[in-house]
Amino acid sequence: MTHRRYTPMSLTLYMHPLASYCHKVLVALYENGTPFRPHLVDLANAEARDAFYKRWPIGRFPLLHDDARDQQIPESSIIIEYLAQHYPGPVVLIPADADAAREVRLQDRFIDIYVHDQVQKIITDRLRPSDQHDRYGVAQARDRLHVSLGILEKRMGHHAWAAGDSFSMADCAAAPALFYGNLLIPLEEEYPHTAAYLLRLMQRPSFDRVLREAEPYMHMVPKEPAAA
Ligand SMILES: N[C@@H](CCC(=O)N[C@@H](CS)C(=O)NCC(=O)O)C(=O)O
Repeated sequence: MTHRRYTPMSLTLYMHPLASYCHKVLVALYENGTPFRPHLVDLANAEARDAFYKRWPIGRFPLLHDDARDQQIPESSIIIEYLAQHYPGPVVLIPADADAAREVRLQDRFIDIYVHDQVQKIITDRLRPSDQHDRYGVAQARDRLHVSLGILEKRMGHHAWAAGDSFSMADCAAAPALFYGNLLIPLEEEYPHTAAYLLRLMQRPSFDRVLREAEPYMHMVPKEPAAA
């Protein structure tokens, strides 16, 4: 039996069902069946946007609020660290062993910075006005993404999960990063081990649920602009 220390529903997650960094935290919450209240933030709605910026002037989600401890936590990795510390569940997303935990944090950082942020750069550029595209930045992001996927491909040739044999925070990070990355660079041909890893992630009930909840919004993911 697991002993949980939280007050049920003390957690509110400010999020959007399409936002990839929110998916990362949702995977962590669903893995452990942690109760929380989702608060959808529609940044296109001026009132909702102002209210969210008042709460967190950086204006990025996910953002977690914990009524029970009167804490507000930004940043997906820090939210998962907070959940692991204060609301632990049966799935240990950050191992107790210091060396193993550092490896999880390294792989989490690698995926966020060198995979996820590059994917985000390419996709969000599509939302810019047609005369404001950052072609150089997007080309750089694509190059970086190929380098990072090459490194990940080697790892996934001999690991089931990003940080080794157990599912961890690094896999919560990898799920949305690779899902959206696969829309840009189909993994199957060039990165078969990574493609198989993405399939394992998508078969995980936590990520499957995230994707099902995102489905009604998926048409909003911006498509590649037609060549000028
Ligand atoms: N480093 C942040 C990144 C968060 C982030 O980029 N969130 C995106 C959604 S996936 C966002 O809030 N975008 C809205 C905006 O930039 O206006 C984290 O790990 O939480």
